[in-house]
Amino acid sequence: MRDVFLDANFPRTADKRVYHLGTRAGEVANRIITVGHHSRAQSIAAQLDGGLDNVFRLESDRGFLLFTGKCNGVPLSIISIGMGYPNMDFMVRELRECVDGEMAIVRLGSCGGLLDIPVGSLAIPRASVALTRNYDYDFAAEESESQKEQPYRISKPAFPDEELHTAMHTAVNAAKPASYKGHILHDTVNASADSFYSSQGRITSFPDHNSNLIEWLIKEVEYVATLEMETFHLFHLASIWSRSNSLTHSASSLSLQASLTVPPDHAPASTSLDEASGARLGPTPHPTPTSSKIRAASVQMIFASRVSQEMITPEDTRALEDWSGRAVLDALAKFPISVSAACSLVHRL
Ligand code: R1P
Ligand code: URA
Repeated sequence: MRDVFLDANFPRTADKRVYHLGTRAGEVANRIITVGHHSRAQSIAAQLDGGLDNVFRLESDRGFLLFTGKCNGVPLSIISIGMGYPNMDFMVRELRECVDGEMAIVRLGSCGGLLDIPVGSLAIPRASVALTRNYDYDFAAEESESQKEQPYRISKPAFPDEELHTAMHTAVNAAKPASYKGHILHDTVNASADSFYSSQGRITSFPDHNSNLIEWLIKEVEYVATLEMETFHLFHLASIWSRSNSLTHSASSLSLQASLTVPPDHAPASTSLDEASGARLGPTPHPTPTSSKIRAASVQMIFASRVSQEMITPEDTRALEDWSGRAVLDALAKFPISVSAACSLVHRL
């Protein structure tokens, strides 16, 4: 039987489970590692205190897989979200409503590499741009035909949290095995594409007008080194959230945010007007005096070289995911964030 969801604006069950992830408050920690692949999530979760037997596990019927446990006594969640901007969007927005206080989110994902360095290298990008298909371009027309539109668009950059970025770089650098042949980059730029194929310059049987895309990207974006599909949206949402909610957030924030966007004529009668700002306040909010920043960083494993065309082997993938996952886990558990005693509690553990 399907659950009953209330409220078309932000659907939740009566016991407050969110629509796509299926989680609710108490099941998600403030420190989160997000990955694209279930097996990567599970192998990192197996390194939590007490191993998988000691970990809360929830798989939603939309394919999101969450593990929550403790790392060296600190609550931490690992979530596998699949691929692309929409799934990153579901994750950040729905987890935000399950967690009070500051959040620290690290993406540990794979990517393609644009530099002539070995596959298996790591990049911890200091910025990310969105590289997206321009749907106003006529892709069915001949390439030679002059069009006003460009087939692809590059956005302005979004940035990670500086301290979390440094913590991740320091941690992976310290944890690399003596035999590791890869490079560890920390001052390069990432591009997050809206397709694995067309907007990453791969040639398929579709007319994508992308044969010069990588060349163009390298010309337009200084220090660009990696291509994947989620980091930009994570950095974008985290930084706009943090800038617009610099002091307070509680699980009741959604009612505040929603009411601020209601046109005055349609505002519920119970709302009051904030005297200083003139904004309409919702019925509830009891903001906690903690910061509610979302701090984000990204650690990217170069699985595909777009220079040599080489792909990483399954053995090297396992080894890289294993030691980099451990390093990210330990560093995130140690990373200081502002969490009040009440909201750091993960009730089921
Ligand atoms: C494409 O194969 C997927 O791999 C990368 C891309 O961002 C995209 O999600 O990341 P993950 O390995 O984390 O899924
Ligand atoms: N993930 C991507 O998005 N691109 C690659 O080339 C490899 C992994």
